[in-house]
Amino acid sequence: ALPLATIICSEHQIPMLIRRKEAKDYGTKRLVEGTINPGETCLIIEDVVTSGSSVLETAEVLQKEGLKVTDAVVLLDREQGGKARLEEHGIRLHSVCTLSGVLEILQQQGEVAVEMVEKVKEFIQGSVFEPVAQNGPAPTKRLCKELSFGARAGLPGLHPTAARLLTLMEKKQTNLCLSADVTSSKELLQLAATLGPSICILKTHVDILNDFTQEVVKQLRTLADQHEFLIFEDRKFADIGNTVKHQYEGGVFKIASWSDVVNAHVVPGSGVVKGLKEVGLPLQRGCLLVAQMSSQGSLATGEYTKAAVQMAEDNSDFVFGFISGSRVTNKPEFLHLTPGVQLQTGGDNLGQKYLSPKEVIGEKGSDIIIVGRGILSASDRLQEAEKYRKAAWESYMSRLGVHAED
Ligand code: 5BU
Repeated sequence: ALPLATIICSEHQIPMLIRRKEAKDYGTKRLVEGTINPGETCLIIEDVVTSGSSVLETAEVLQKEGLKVTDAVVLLDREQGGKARLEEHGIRLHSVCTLSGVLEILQQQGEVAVEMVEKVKEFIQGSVFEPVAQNGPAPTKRLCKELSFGARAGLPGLHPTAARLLTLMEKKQTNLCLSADVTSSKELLQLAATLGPSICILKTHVDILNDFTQEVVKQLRTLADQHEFLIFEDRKFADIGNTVKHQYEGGVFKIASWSDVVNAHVVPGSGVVKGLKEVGLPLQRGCLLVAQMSSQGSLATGEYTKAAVQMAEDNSDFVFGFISGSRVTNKPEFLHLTPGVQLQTGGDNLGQKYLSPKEVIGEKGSDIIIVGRGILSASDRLQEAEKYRKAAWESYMSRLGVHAED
């Protein structure tokens, strides 16, 4: 949008403002750059409008500065509810083209097949954003139709790790992550080999292994590729950027070299993500932020949780989701993984609290259940894992409006 706005302003000799996504750490720290004359009207120029959120956020920032916003011009309207949403807020949307118009022309010119046109139309219709009712859930928008994992895998610009995960979840019909909290490598590899087909992620705490070697993670990687699950080292990085960079890349564990996913606490501020990103991004790794915890008395609530969501949005090239007890954002690009899950609800004697798969997926709106002792303490771990997989998958299916008997 920036080159478009620049050319328009230069051609017509009108002043321009630029809205930053994030205030700079240095210099003026302003969200809007340029000369603001309160009372004046400002036209918003965007490249693409989907739900209208981005334009609305910009309008809010400008209005706070005393400017009027009545119109927005966009190159492409994806027709996913943006126009209506903006109208509700008193902003007229003018689009140069619409996605259906572009599709029609491409089809007429023989550039895309009819089937593809139908597929795109279907996708667009299935993912129209609707404004939330006044007293609705906290997030600013919700999907009126819940997207399947498969549909979310195809979202444009999705993080590659999220795309891989959502695709394998749909294929294997599993939203179960095994928390493989065992202390011997042999047991870890046995679990991976036996339960691999039932899970979408195997979560490790490699620092509790008595006999860690690089050979173990090499074998784990082979099993992960063979059974198509991701490896998630639950390292919960929580230091300054420079330190976590070393902890992630080097040391005894060399986590970045074998773990598809890691997680981080947001308590240090965005430096922790920036440090991890320097190592993880070139390797196409993904990161989850701890937005809430399952333990009794956790301090990760309210504003802290909101800050985690903001940090994820600001770093969505690396962060693709959250560890949380419930859905913390309605943006379908982000995945929610929830620990503290057992079929027998309650807790342990060290502060862990358990909810059932149905509560977590069906009621709290999370995507993936993380289960450790619920499976590990069973005499038949595979049978137990299957119970959890089915419970979580069925809850997901009913969320989509598909019932077992259909
Ligand atoms: P459990 O055996 O299902 O209680 O194991 C839960 C796992 O999830 C365990 O590895 C924890 O370290 C991890 N966990 C958690 O329980 N709660 C949290 O809030 C976070 C991680 Br973050």
